[in-house]
Amino acid sequence: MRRIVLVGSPNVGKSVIFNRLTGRYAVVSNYPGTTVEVSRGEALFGDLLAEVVDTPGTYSLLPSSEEEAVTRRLLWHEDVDLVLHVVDTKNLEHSLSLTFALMEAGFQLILVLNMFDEAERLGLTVDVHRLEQRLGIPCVATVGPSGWGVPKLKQVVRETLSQLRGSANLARGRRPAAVPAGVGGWLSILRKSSSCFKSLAGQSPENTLSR
Ligand SMILES: Nc1nc2c(ncn2[C@@H]2O[C@H](COP(=O)(O)OP(=O)(O)O)[C@@H](O)[C@H]2O)c(=O)[nH]1
Ligand SMILES: [Mg+2]
Repeated sequence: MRRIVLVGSPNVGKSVIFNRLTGRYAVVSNYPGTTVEVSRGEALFGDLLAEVVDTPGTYSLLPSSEEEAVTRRLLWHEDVDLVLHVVDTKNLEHSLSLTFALMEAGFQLILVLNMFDEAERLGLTVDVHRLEQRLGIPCVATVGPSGWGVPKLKQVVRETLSQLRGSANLARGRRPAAVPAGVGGWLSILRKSSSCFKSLAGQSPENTLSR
């Protein structure tokens, strides 16, 4: 069975998205040797059944807390087929450094632009299609509590899983061509991505939430 891991900063909506994907059938347990809780469940993506793992909040792949260390160990020591990087859309630009770190580590990645409603309320919106083109990975806008965007997320997960070849360990360590090496490359992408993030104060919710 494929394994999908939700990763992101604390309080961005990972657990709400996890519950939306897995329903009620989740098992919560302490990560071995720690007091940090990790939830695991199963979810159907089309006809594909996959394990979904909800991780403790992490800001970077360089752990500075027990929670971050657990997330890192989980990413490195389990066979991870796909990472869903869940971000608070309001803080998209700050979150992208973890996105790039995950890409450079070779993870197959989907960027989940959660809290799209709150960003919209602040007059911010994201050109999701343009961001996808800039980053070279699928990006899906969601609103966890209402489930808006979750069917689309499931569809994109299904498509990504069906395109995976070989084992997770083979997929890991393969550097996607879209990611420039080194910090300079990250910064140039960050600057370019900023143009994907624009203020649309005054636009109607229908306009700003449509892709
Ligand atoms: N407005 C809004 N609130 C959200 C959204 N997703 C999650 N929340 C809320 O944000 C808080 C943190 O969510 P949680 O899933 O626990 O975040 P986690 O720490 O990343 O697992 C909860 O109160 C959620 O109800 C969203 O898309 N929009
Ligand atoms: Mg959580």
